Amino acid sequence: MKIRRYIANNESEAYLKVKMDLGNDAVILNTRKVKRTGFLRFIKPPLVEILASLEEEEDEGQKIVMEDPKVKELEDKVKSMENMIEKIYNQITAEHSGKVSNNNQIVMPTTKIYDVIVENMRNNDVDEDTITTIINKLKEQGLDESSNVNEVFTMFRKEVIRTLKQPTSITLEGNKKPKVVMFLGPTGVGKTTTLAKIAANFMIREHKKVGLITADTYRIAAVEQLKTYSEIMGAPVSVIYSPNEMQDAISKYADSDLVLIDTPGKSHKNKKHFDEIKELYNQAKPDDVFLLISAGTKMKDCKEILKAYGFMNDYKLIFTKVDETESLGIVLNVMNITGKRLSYFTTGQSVPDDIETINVDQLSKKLLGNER
Ligand SMILES: Nc1nc2c(ncn2[C@@H]2O[C@H](COP(=O)(O)OP(=O)(O)OP(=O)(O)O)[C@@H](O)[C@H]2O)c(=O)[nH]1
Ligand SMILES: [Mg+2]
Repeated sequence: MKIRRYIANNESEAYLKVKMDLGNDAVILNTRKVKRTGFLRFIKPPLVEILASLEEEEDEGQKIVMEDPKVKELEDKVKSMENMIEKIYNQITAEHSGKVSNNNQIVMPTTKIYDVIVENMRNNDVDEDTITTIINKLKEQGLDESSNVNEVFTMFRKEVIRTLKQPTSITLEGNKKPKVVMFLGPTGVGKTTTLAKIAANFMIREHKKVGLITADTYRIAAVEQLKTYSEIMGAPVSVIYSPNEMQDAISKYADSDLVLIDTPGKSHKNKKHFDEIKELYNQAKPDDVFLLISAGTKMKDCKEILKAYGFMNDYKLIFTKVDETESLGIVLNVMNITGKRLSYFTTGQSVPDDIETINVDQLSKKLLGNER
């Protein structure tokens, strides 16, 4: 892992420097303004400093070593420029305890980088419980004062990835046919839209036979919504009016590869209505259940939702409306609470495109970084 500092006159120039040097995969760890020194500090706005990191390719053997004199000359120039920047940096951050060592690794007291990372997590809405859990785990692993920035960041990164676990998506391997998959979650979270996205992907991209069932007969528009999708895709849809019709509806799709069951959005705060959801689940006995949570949900409400759906032994998580939020701390918080498996993010209203399998590698960078 490379960690570098970039200083520029303004933010866009600093970002450009990061991208030019580390490429698009760079993680922005921290952005801050730093005062200029000397007379310039009176007439010019402060400089912008970005701390960015990039994971290096593990396979050193692949690197091509060129002993071209021109390359050597260029390298020397870059090196001397780096040294100069380093000196300027040290000058303008005299009050700062950070130092840059010869090989461009930043040596700072652990507490400093540790504070930066924790602050980034807070800004990304990772809650205090989750931060505490992660820090306790890191302490067990020997996080200490003498570790350098790279080590600390890597430790955080690994622990976040461990907490997020390896996501899983719907697979149609094995002999069981059809695979029965159910979608549950609060009102308006995106159950019907997400089901349509998944159905379309299996039909169009994998040429699978998909059957749809909806138990949502409460809202007048609900059945129409799913029927519209089913007509466009050419997938049959069955409407059931009571939980005890569920098994019959499933058995009609015996020759399908996949059966997707949509459920009505019912408030978990209304016991009578919510009991119906439980009954639908008990009757369906699905192979896979997805609990959908909108990425913009307040953590307090989210905890109530998780409690209410705790009646299910096992479920996978889909976070919807990821496009509508800036911070994804909720994902890590929910994983810290439930330890279930992640599956998809939905990222917009377009069927079937706006859905993706969660990439924990990218997500962990986002959660620890400071991107805007
Ligand atoms: N921005 C955004 N909007 C979404 C996303 N997924 C769904 N929506 C929108 O959210 C609204 C509700 O979506 P539905 O699929 O009807 O939600 P639902 O959970 O089935 O709703 P109920 O059946 O009433 O509980 C619609 O306007 C969708 O287009 C998403 O990933 N991003
Ligand atoms: Mg719906």
